[in-house]
Amino acid sequence: MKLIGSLASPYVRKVRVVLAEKKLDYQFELENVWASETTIQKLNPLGKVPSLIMEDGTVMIDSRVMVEYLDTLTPVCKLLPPNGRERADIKCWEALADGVLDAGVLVRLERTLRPPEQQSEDWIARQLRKVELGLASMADKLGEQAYCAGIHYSLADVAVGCALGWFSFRFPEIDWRGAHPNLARLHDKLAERPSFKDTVPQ
Ligand code: GSF
Repeated sequence: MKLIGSLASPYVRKVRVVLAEKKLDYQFELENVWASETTIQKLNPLGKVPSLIMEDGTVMIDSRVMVEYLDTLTPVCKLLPPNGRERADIKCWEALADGVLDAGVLVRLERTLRPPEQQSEDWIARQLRKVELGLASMADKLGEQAYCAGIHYSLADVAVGCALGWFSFRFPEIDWRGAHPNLARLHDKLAERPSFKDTVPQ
């Protein structure tokens, strides 16, 4: 398998963390999807990373599809229960973490790609509200549990850890650590895992 991505993307990081946890071999190729010369559309019509080229040459898109598939490849470090409510709950954690990221990414794009006079403060405020409420919801759901889903490490922790790490990287002014010490505790525990250490956003 060959993963196409960047060192800054939290969605790419999620896939890289899962590949590392599952001890799966892969090649990693950097692609700047914002560069005018990018050829990412040849692989992924949506022009996004991560994109995963499979052994048979077909391309898998979207980090959520990838991590769900990768978890089935080996029993090493199962990250999702096979079915039922527990699986749906973990997928819901992932949707929340990715959704908070989606809102943060929209704010960043609005601020970096548009000239100041075209930026909408209302739009930015709307997205930042999603970030604020999403982080609060994560903290509330986590409570005093060791991990998002309770006592076991799962895909929910991978998704939340990647989201929190990205906010520290791109939005140091958002004090999620001060607002939610339990999320900081989880993040710092996850940061000790080699899979997270080796993929710190840059
Ligand atoms: C999101 C990927 C994404 O937005 C997933 O794979 O989980 N739901 C998808 N990737 C961004 C890079 S980043 O912000 O991490 C991307 O490739 N954007 C290019 C574009 O044209 O939107």
